[in-house]
Amino acid sequence: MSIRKSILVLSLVFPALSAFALDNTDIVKSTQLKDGSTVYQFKDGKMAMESKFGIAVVMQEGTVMETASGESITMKGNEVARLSGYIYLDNRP
Ligand SMILES: [Cu+2]
Repeated sequence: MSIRKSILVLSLVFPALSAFALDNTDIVKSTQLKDGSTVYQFKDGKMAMESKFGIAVVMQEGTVMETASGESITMKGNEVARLSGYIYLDNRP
């Protein structure tokens, strides 16, 4: 099983029930997108995507996203594992 596939499975086993706490992470900003997903920006400027179902998902770097307020953001980085880890930590019993 590839690392990426393992991460995806982990994400599906531990879906976030709501937006997770941003405390104790290096996430500096979260922005709601028009399609219901959320883009997180890390201290180093890289980003990660959370789907509307609360799982970390892959998005190609350079993809242009539309925010809920109608602005455009360009995807920088693709920090799936990083976000997936935070979502997991936030949902453990
Ligand atoms: Cu994105």
